[in-house]
Amino acid sequence: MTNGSEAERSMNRRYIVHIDIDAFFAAVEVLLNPSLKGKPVIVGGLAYERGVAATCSYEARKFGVHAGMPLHKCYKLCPQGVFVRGNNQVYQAFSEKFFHILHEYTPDVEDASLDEAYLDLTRCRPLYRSFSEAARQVKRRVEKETGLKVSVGVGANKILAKLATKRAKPAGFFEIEPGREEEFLKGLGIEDLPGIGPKAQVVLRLLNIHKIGDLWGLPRATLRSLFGLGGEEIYLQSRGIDSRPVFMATTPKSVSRETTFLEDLWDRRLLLAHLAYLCDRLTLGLRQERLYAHVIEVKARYSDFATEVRRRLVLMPLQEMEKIYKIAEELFLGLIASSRLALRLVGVKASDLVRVRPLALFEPYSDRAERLGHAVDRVREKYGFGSILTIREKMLDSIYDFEPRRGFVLKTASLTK
Ligand code: DCP
Ligand code: CA
Repeated sequence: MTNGSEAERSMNRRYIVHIDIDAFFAAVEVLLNPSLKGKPVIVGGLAYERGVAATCSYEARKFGVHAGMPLHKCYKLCPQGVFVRGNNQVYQAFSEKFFHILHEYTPDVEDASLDEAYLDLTRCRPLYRSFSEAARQVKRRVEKETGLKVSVGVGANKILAKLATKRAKPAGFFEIEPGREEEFLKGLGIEDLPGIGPKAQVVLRLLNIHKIGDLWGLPRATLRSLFGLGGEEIYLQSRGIDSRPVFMATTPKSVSRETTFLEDLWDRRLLLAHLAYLCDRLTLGLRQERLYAHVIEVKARYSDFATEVRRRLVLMPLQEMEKIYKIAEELFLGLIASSRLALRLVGVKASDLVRVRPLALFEPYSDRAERLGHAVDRVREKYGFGSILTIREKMLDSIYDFEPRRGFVLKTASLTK
């Protein structure tokens, strides 16, 4: 390799930092209740309750307990464990603080989850004497200001940085130095690659492939014929090739859904059925984007094209279908009460969006409705959007074509997306 291309390569090199909070929910519980320090803590519910562990402290992991394990099984493995139900809003507040700190180091921050982020420091080179020092400083700052331990991995792209974090856990810092990628990857187990699921693992182990280095001997075409497109992914990942950018989730101003009717509509029940369906689609969008709305607005357009909107501000931002529909219904009924015209369009909009719901100071907090929303999404992912609809929404049956995968095919095409 010539010096020129080496220099070029280092010019194009990105400096990606992956950072992940250790045993996030459990660590927060320990902060809230220091007497839990050093104990096996299991978050997700009490030992006799139904449900699964959301996570557990490293002390509990020694007993074989892990996230997703049914609570009764956790109890069997670790009867001395301290079981706590947990509080999502507190975790979200910690998450917000976490991201706030990260944004001080670079605008290029991607939130991979509540407690996990990628930072691309490349653009901010002039700000730092040394990237490595900056990355270590991020770790120290987060730990000092949140009281939580984090693991940090550094590499030339997202997959390398993430694998480095895995190596760094718990509470460590691991940097894959330029040119040492091969050496780093070679010895990792195939189970470490996100592109290799349990099924692919079985197939590869039958072929006596256990380490990432073993994968390098397999031709690209073989991987493709074994795993299809997934094989292509495995080929690239195993070589540490990943050109995905660090993607900033900017908070949109609003999310809205509206539809024009096939014919102008009078019937209140049918109007409300449309409104309910639109709220359902809207809240799906909010959940996907992990957004909560402070303002709910409904819109009505009459047969003479006059358009009116009404909105309400809520102090506790909302994401749940039931709550948003209830407000939308009230606003809508108030809006059309004084009109004698038929309607040609109805719409609902959520705005003043936030990513994190603040702590509930004055009302007891329950995330039941929120969890219900996510459960509905899981069923719909499997069986289609139309697999779960309220009775109110089902009234649209008499008007629109119904596709189990997409739901009702409304007139405004963009709505059925
Ligand atoms: N979480 C959850 N349900 C899951 C997985 C995770 O509710 N099935 C929550 C609890 C975790 C948090 O998300 O604390 C972060 O998930 P991680 O996978 O990063 O796990 P932890 O932070 O708990 O542990 P680790 O130190 O392995 O990152
Ligand atoms: Ca974590």
